Amino acid sequence: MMSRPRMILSAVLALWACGWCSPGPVEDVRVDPYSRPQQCIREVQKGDLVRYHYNATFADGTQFDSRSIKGDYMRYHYNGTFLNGDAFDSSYNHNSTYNTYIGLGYVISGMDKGLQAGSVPGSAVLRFEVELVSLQKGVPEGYLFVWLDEMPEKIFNAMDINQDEEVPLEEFSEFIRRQVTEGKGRLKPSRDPESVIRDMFKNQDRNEDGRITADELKLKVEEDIEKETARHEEL
Ligand SMILES: [Ca+2]
Ligand SMILES: [Ca+2]
Repeated sequence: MMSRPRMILSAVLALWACGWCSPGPVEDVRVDPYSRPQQCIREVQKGDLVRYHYNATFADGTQFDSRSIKGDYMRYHYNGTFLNGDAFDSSYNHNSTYNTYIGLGYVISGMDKGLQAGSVPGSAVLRFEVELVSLQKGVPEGYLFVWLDEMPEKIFNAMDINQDEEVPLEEFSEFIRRQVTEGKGRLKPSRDPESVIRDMFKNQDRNEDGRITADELKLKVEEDIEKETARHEEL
């Protein structure tokens, strides 16, 4: 079993990766800097807010504490490659980390275990076998629905199933789902297609009275043209 001073030392040494700091008032702790990253241009000062990871182990290598436990909020970078080395995704390409609570099932279980230090070494490469179950083709960015076929010439009349000159959500939803079923249109992929249809409906129900009228109905391309015209007029 290791003495307490050595335990504290382990934590402090991990900090050298981020910056220089004083060892603090504990007299029997010795700090040996192994390296100082060139990009660290300022030493840590008393009162600074410091964020750091640590791994604490006894002298025999047994881990007694780790940098992450179930429920911790973690931000991490990843590089995803196929087994032949071809890259398919990297967080660095998005200029942001992936953020999640670990150990709570928000990511696939292998990744969850990998993120919890102690179960998988920090330098580990995680391999996943993936079976393609289904593939949903997407729609262009900014679109909720695209036509794959000619759209009806009188689209409002086609939506207004009972021909009362207004289209409530029920009629709108039935119309859109029918286009998808018949292969005439494609919805933005979602676990909840109805929520996508509701969003489409809200966009069209401009006075928010729960029904779309012929005056309100506009295609996205028409809206885009109007916005572009307004933008030029502002300029
Ligand atoms: Ca109607
Ligand atoms: Ca309306």
